[in-house]
Amino acid sequence: TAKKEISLQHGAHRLGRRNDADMARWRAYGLGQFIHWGLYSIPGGEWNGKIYNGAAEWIRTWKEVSPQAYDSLIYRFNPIKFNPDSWAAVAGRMGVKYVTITTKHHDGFCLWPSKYTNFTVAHSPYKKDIIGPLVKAYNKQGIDVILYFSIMDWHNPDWRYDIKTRDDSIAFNRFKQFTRNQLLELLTRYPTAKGLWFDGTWDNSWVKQAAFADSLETEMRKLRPGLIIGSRFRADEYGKRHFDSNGNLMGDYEQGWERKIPEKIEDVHGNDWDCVMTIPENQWGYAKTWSGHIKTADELLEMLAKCVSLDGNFVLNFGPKPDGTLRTEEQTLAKAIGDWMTVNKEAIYNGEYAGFAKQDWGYFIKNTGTNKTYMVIFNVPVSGLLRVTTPLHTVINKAYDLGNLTQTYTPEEIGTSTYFIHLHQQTPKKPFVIVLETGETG
Ligand code: FHN
Repeated sequence: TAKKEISLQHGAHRLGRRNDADMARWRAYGLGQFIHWGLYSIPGGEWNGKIYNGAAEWIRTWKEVSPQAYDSLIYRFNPIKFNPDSWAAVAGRMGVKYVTITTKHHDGFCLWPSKYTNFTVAHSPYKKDIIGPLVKAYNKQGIDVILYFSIMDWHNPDWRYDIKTRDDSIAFNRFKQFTRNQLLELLTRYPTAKGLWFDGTWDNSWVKQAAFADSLETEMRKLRPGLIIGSRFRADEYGKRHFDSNGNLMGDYEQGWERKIPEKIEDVHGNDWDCVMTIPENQWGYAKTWSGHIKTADELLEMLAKCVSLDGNFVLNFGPKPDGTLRTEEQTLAKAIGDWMTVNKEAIYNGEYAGFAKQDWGYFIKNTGTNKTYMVIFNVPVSGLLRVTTPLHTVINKAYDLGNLTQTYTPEEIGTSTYFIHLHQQTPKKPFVIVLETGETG
């Protein structure tokens, strides 16, 4: 028996996935870039010669750091080597279809000249807007832009973690107006931005704002029809986040997949989602010293294929340096991913869950609306035989290498809907893709 739904004023306003062209475009992206850039890039995880163990963009909260000293970093923000065209070229070469950029992270520093605070680029030695030129440069490369915005704001004196007193409530009401002003300002200044990526929405103060956040969401959507907003923005009236008290997703896609990836299609409940991933374990802003395991291009490509095979997008984070350049490690990875994408992008863009039984060698990705399913192969079995079990009534008409179209395969049918593809190459140096052209039987 179905669980009885409770009536909610500020829960999900739509059931199931969005069905419009803007969302279809988002769904087809496959690969994205995340950029965390701000004042925290200047210390880069190091303060007075000591290394902070946490994420570099959180250094303001370290006991060794006084908030005043941190906020004074504004007087040192001067990325004279920032060239948005060269960032966009790196991203375009890597094959990303969208970028999510921190307009304002938790520290409150704004990369655009907001009218509503002095804590912005306009009051730094750099003086100029970062977001406008960046949006323009990326759009010129055909890359869509999503604006990251942290609700939590450590700099604003009206920010509260919770609302316990009348004074808190008065201050937080001012803060809510400030937040609304900034968001409407961003949407007005950067009309080509496709969506907002919210963060810092977990504290009680904000979780209690179901009615306010809901009406602000409506206002933003009205201002910018087609706008895409994930599930991190608002809570329902019972304080439930991401999924409302009836278990329905709030917002256009699930934003809970941070540094983790679902294992199976059931984990995503038919929703759109994106996974945001760091290259080291947990550093988003520039950290001078990367410690621990640093992901390789092949690992990241596997994550990309896995996400797309489960109906998600994969978004790789970059933390640019304070002078405005990209660190060498990131450039090298972007190049390696781009080299692979040049050959295999057809398997990633417009990809979706294929409905084939999962196999240990890698991932199946279906190209939406076509008869092509891609096998993205990471682990070649010693037998050189790749097992393929198709969905019922699906037959394989053709199989060939995406990187070498004349290299074809004749699948061996070993049982109902089950085949072996006999590989010709048994020790590939890189993940590779076999295209299956399929047909339907009665
Ligand atoms: O606290 C932030 C963190 O610094 C980073 O911005 C990530 C990106 O998804 N979001 C928050 C943690 O969930």
